[in-house]
Amino acid sequence: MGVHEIEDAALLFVFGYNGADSHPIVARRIVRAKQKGAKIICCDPRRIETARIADMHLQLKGGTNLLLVNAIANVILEEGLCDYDFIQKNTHGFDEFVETVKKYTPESVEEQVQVSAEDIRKAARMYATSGRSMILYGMGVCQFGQAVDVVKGLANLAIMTGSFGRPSVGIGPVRGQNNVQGACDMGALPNVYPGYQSVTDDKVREKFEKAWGVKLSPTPGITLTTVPHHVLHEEDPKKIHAYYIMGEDPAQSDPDLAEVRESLEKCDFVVLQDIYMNKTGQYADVILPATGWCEHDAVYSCCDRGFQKVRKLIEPSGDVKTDWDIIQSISAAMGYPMNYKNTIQIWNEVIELCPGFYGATDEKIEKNVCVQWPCRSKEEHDTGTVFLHRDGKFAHPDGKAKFAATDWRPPQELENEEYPLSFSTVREVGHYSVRTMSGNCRTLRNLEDEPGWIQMNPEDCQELDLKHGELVKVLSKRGYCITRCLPTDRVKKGATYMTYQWWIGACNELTIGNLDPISKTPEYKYCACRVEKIKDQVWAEKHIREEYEQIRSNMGIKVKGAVA
Ligand SMILES: Nc1nc2c(c(=O)[nH]1)N[C@H]1C(S)=C(S)[C@@H](COP(=O)(O)OP(=O)(O)OC[C@H]3O[C@@H](n4cnc5c(=O)[nH]c(N)nc54)[C@H](O)[C@@H]3O)O[C@H]1N2
Ligand SMILES: Nc1nc2c(c(=O)[nH]1)N[C@H]1C(S)=C(S)[C@@H](COP(=O)(O)OP(=O)(O)OC[C@H]3O[C@@H](n4cnc5c(=O)[nH]c(N)nc54)[C@H](O)[C@@H]3O)O[C@H]1N2
Ligand SMILES: [Mo]
Repeated sequence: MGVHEIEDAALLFVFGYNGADSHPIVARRIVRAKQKGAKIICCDPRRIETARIADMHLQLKGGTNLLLVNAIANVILEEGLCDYDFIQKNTHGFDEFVETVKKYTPESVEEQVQVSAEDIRKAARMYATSGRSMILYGMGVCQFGQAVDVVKGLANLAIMTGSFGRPSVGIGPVRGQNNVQGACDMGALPNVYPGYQSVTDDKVREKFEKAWGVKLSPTPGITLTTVPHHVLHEEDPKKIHAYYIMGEDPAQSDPDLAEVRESLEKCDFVVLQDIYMNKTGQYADVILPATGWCEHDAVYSCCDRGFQKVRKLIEPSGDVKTDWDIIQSISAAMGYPMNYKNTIQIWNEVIELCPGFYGATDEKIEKNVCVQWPCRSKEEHDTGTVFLHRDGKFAHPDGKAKFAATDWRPPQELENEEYPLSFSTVREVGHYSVRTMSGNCRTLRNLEDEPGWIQMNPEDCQELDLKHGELVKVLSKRGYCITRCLPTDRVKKGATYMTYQWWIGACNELTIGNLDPISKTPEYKYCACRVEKIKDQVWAEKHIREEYEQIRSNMGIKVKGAVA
């Protein structure tokens, strides 16, 4: 599918995705779909903007995704709303799937999910009968210890209703960053080379060995989020001694920052390649300054598998190099010279080695603006693939879709006596991830600056005697931070939310390193916290100002900050 198809869906099932803050351009498409008559079901524990324009808001209790998804499947089955013809021709695993989801009646989950059985039934009927239902999901699905199972659960809904292979249906992961899809496409994953070719496949490995004139390891590497483990455990056979970090700020964006700091301190050698100083830079032995997006040519992939070109607009100034040139220089210094002259040479090598990208030539991307992979032929007529599963054909060897139902698991750390509130972390519209980029922009900084906010239900604020804007201490078992209180009825009683840009209000001091067993994504969306009133507000205001200046001076930033 393409992102533009959102506008023409008959029903959008927006699940754990807050486009209005995260992707305003995509959110415009959701608004246009509504204007064109689409029904919207928003499934989010907060009353986000999409909930305000939705026909139904399923305001579930955080951490209960799979209970709800399985219950929706249960209703579709029970009420005979499946596309049996599609199921018979194009799928397998239906019987096991039925076996698992039949336990999840709406009545059996309504209390835990905090959505009435009646609403679950209504949503299931709307989804299954619209004719063109599209699922959009985001981090409210992925950032849990049980994440991949929920993605499969949502895919089950699309499979059982035959919602694949034509316009404005299917399941859309509205991928986070502009090029997160591209990073995966180019093999920035521990188990595959570019083009999703497995490192354990002998034939594939031999192909890359021959092309590059090297010997390659047949063992998959490790994921970013397990780095602390491999640094800190002495006996680890995969112990890490050196850490080369490129375009990432683990000291701000990874969970359980105390552990991340310990691992960065203990790691023998840390290299940071970035366009700004960031928090991780303070632990780096070497810093390699790179160019930003408008200072170099590149190819990005959009979340709909479309390759797009990014062109250099301005000459870089100062002692910087492009990312690819830095890699090339280091490689040469390590005894393996690379001799690329420009990004087109690199791109030509990529497509030569990746059958799924083979036809996506530079000329074709230039001419068509965007080419969606797979694009297997260099012939002009092959302009890529809009529908990945056209005519009911799926990627499994037998060409069929596979049902995969799993039982629900609760998040690892639930509310308890000492930490009575649930703690979740999300995005806000004006700042970006680790705020190196948006925090260095004066206009954005003037709109919103340190130490950020904690969103709380007004009743909880009242119980704790907290007022709007007051500085509070937020604590979990792992750490604490100071931020401002934001009473809002967008969040339910007992739940709290912070955004993860802030250096002082650093919510990752609190988050938990519980990883999904398959994706290794951390449970950023759930742990337990306590909020404490700070009696001496004058001290607290002074404290955060001093801390802010300290962090900025550690990063070599000279402009004065503006604590909001
Ligand atoms: N302005 C801005 N834009 C950004 C970013 C940024 O930092 N700033 N970051 C970019 C990146 S890296 C990414 S990955 C994307 C992410 O964009 P989104 O996927 O929208 O991410 P979040 O806002 O983290 O979470 C989405 C929603 O999940 C909900 N949620 C929490 N718990 C649950 C739950 O148990 N179930 C359900 N169904 N929902 C739940 C939250 O309330 C939230 O509204 O945004 C990108 N865009
Ligand atoms: N609590 C909590 N934590 C989270 C999340 C959450 O929802 N809650 N979301 C997680 C998610 S989905 C993501 S994607 C991560 C994002 O976290 P990170 O990837 O750590 O953060 P970014 O701000 O995207 O950028 C990382 C660094 O890349 C640099 N950079 C930008 N452009 C370039 C370039 O062209 N070249 C180089 N070399 N560097 C560049 C920036 O200056 C920045 O220092 O955070 C994760 N952390
Ligand atoms: Mo992301």
